[in-house]
Amino acid sequence: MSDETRAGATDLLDGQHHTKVIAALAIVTDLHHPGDPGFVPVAIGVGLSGIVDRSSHRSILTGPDTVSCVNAADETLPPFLAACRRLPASRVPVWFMRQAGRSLPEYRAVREQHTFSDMIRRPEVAAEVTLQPVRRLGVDAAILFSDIITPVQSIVAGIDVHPGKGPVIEVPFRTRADLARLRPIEPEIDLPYVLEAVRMVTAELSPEVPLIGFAGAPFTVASYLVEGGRSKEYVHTKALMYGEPEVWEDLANRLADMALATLRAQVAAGARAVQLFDSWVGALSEADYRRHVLPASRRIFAGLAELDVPRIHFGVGAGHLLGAMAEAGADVVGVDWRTPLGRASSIIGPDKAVQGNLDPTALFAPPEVLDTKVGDVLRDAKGLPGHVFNLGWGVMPDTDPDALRRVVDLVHARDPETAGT
Ligand code: 1CP
Repeated sequence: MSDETRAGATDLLDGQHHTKVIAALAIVTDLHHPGDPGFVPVAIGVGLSGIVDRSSHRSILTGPDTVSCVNAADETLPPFLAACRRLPASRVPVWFMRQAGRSLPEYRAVREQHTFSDMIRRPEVAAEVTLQPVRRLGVDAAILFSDIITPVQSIVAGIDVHPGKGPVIEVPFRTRADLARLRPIEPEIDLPYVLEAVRMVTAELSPEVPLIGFAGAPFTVASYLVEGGRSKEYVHTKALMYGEPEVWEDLANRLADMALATLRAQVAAGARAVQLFDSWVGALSEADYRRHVLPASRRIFAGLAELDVPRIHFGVGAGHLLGAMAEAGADVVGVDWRTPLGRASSIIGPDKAVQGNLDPTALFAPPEVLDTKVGDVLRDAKGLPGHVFNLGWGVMPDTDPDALRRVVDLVHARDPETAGT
């Protein structure tokens, strides 16, 4: 294939469009091309053909063609990225939310030497604890060690993260005047340590194990800012949302811009996927979510679209919001253990992959019960367009790391074609 054809093809269609075509036809054939190792021709259903750029994993449609079709794993993509893109993966990929944390003795050893915020501000420490679970557990993705409050903390005084309690905000955000404290963020200037940690981690990781960047979604970050810390009822947050919807909208948009800027910077520094955590959004009705949260979250995903990295969206106790959250525009929707993956996928639709959803407390059960529960998740996910195995929420601090390793090995031992049988 000539360079001109290649360049023309790149202009013709972007990777996202290509992914959609694949989703519609669900068939990809890798017809290895001996003369051009950098670009691998693929047949996509009947009537379309394309090439996969091995270096960037971008897929490019080149024009009409008629070819035979077989289902084959795309060996050029790490299993995690393939599953996110709903392409056949060589194995079911698995990682764990909060995999970098107190369940690992090596994390606790590092933590004894530093405060939590110091760990985040020292790139070599953040990079080390990001890599710890990859080494010990053999997971298919790393997640950056940081916190959802880190970007706000970098521009607002009086915010700290307390052990066990999480983020604490000395002077909560309750009025229009408080919004002035949230200026736009400039990640290279305000968060250089986060971006340096991303660069250090990606330099160490094997290409098979992508780094996931992340940010907190507007509702969840706002809940800390408005309440002053963690909350059960979100009384002040909802009071602002219902009582002063314009102030709320302004706050949500500022936080959306902050999340977007930090995620884009993390991708520029080397993150190959992003997750937007809206952990507490399940506290809202669907109507309130649609009116007061969806527009801001949608802005974030739209602003990431051109970057060609999988975008994951996750909330806890948000089964009633799955359809609405899917409309925010992610490629993968995280599901907690309360909703079976098959049902979640039918709500989310066939153009998105699912991530989840083993109950984190199953890791405290006897090994044979744990094995059964892992099998149940794989069975629920069987035949879905794309499945990234994860817990339904974060690893709990007292979890035995051997139980986590057991889950990784069990998931990897399953042939993706027969997983769940
Ligand atoms: O003392 C300690 O060692 C701190 C414990 C801890 C850790 C390990 C906190 C405080 N944050 C983290 C890391 C963290 N937080 C990561 C790192 C990567 C990984 O997942 O391995 C990530 C992605 C987060 C994101 C985060 N922070 C969320 C969203 C995800 C979720 O679990 O819902 C939320 C809600 C936070 C706030 C926060 N930070 C820390 C705590 C204990 C909390 C929750 C507090 C609360 O219940 O409100």
